[in-house]
Amino acid sequence: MKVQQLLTTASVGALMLGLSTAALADNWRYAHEEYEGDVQDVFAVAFKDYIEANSDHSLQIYRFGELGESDDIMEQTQNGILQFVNQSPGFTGSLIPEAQIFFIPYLMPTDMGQVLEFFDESKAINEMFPELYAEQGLELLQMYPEGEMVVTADEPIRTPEDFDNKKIRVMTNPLLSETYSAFGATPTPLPWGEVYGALQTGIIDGQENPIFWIESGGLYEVSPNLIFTGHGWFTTAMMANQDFYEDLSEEDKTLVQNAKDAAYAKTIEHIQGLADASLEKIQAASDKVTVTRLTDEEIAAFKERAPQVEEAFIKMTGDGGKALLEQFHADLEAVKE
Ligand code: 6CS
Repeated sequence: MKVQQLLTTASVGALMLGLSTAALADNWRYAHEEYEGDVQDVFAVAFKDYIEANSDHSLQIYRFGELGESDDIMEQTQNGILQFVNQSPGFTGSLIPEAQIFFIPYLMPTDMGQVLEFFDESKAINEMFPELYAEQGLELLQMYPEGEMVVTADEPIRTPEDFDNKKIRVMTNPLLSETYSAFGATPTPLPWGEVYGALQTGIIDGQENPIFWIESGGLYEVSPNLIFTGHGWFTTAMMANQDFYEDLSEEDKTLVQNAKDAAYAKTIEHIQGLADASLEKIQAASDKVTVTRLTDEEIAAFKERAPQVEEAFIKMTGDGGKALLEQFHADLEAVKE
């Protein structure tokens, strides 16, 4: 009792003397949407390693399912139960409609070098998005690509007509549903936890995801026809609760910024060659898998349906979304040059 009282008096005394709160070691909580060793986990582990190597703080990582679905971990972050979260625009789109921009098909180039340069240089990504996240009480720390989107289905798909009557699972944002409607399919929004079972039981006929996830989640076992459509990238975002972030000392803010830079660098290194390696693993594990790479001519039939999705995006997001889209186009042009 006496020791406790002494400690309390000492801590209050330290605070009253204005000693830096950075001297106190905190345990921070960070949740993401994936499994051990997946791309978001590589980011989280590198972030944790940096924090713990460069401060007295510790960081607890929660992976998919430990605290619920993607929407649950976002809610826990907004409520301050978690300090950090990684949530993909595929889900954030229902909270921040502008985040759905990543689901306008054929907006992003297919070349990884150009995509990475875009994430580094883009004013839309690095200046406009942080303001939109801040409106929801979130400090956006890093947006990053995980891999090119690949469709899997119960049959190979080459044309919009092949999508007729196919129920394709999409993440839960309305614009992605628009994209698959435009492609000729029947979009079916589902949270991640229901996807494998829905494919297995035939509730849905297909879905889209980067190859590493198709491999790590075993999706090829229940949806073995892989179709490379070239229509987009799986993008994700790592952020902090804004009140928590703003209350950090300058020293801790710098620590967090340096940690996310280190994590980003590690993650970008990790995704180089990941798609090819994952495809090899899939093909070694299953002889039912087929791989369809659409020709430029076949892609054109899907691409010509993109403008209607752009229009839907502007309708959903108004002038703010229009300005973001214009900036996106300008940033992408700069990268292509
Ligand atoms: O499809 C999904 O819902 C999941 N896909 C990836 C690549 N990461 C997490 C997300 O929940």
